[in-house]
Amino acid sequence: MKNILVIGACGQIGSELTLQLRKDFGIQNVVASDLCIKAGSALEEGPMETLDARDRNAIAEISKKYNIDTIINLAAILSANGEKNPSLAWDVNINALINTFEVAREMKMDRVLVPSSIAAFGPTTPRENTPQETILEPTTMYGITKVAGELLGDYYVKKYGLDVRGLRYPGIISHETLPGGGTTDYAVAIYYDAVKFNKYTCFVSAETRLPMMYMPDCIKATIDLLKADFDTLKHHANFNVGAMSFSVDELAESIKKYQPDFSIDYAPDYRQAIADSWPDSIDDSAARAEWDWKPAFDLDAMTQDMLKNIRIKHEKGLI
Ligand code: NAD
Ligand code: AKB
Repeated sequence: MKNILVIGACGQIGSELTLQLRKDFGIQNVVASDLCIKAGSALEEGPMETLDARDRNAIAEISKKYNIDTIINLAAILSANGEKNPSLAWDVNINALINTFEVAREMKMDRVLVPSSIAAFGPTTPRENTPQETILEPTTMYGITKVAGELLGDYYVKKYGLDVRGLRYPGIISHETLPGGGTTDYAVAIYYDAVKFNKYTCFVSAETRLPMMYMPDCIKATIDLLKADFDTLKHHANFNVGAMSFSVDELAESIKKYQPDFSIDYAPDYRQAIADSWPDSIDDSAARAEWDWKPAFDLDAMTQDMLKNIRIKHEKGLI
């Protein structure tokens, strides 16, 4: 693992993960790539390439140019946007993924990491403490692509000996880059609107409870799994990872501890049905046993850090 290509590096997770990878592996050894590169991005400190990952030759060319031995593929169309354009979600989430696996296989790369999601679960999955091995019958196109992606990853491990790793992230909450059109986006938007307007209208109901994770834990989980010894892994492309679970009501109460006159109201839309199809909480004992996963942030610790950082952005006129 010397030279890493991050695909989808400009998104919510990639924009922070890439910078941390460069701290760990060296700035010149981590290539950031995305469909369109934003001028002035912090990622410009190191190598950057425009890449549409649906183009297999383009992945191969960049991989050869930088002698890539590890790919992290974060390119995706998330759940809410995926319901607006299911064929695009399939195209990006599956075709770009199999391109990545094929290039990695042909070039005999060390490993590929690709995230899955709690969206791989569906209404028939046990909701509480959802097990590692369970029913996978999602009802969104995004979830269908995540199940297929997990199965493809495990297939490449078994058939070709390619080292593929993946985690079922819960909703990821962060303050650097806005989320890219998912159902859990409310858990980020609430903090921005709390700082800007002292109130928020939520697109899912007060009782909606989902598994969530703060970005520092997401980065840690991803890099810990990336670095784990292959021989200790019994699972490959589908690790459950949990950190916290809360309802929107509990999230609002957490904000009120630090901003007492904050208020919230509710206007559920099509994303309510998506949220209702996902688990309440996750059993991540396989990740804890196989690569020592342990989250650091709980709801109130996250709330304090989110409010602090978003207030700084607001004071600087950035939001
Ligand atoms: P995001 O939407 O913020 O970023 C995805 C990036 O992929 C964007 O920068 C986009 O421009 C890029 N992209 C889209 N199509 C592309 C293509 N054809 N070629 C190259 N790049 C392309 O997503 P994210 O939240 O950073 O998610 C990263 C991964 O983590 C995805 O696999 C997602 O399913 C998974 N995940 C995210 C969350 C979350 O809450 N953020 C939760 C569970 C799983
Ligand atoms: C979404 O809401 O689509 C993502 C996810 C949980 O995969 N944040």
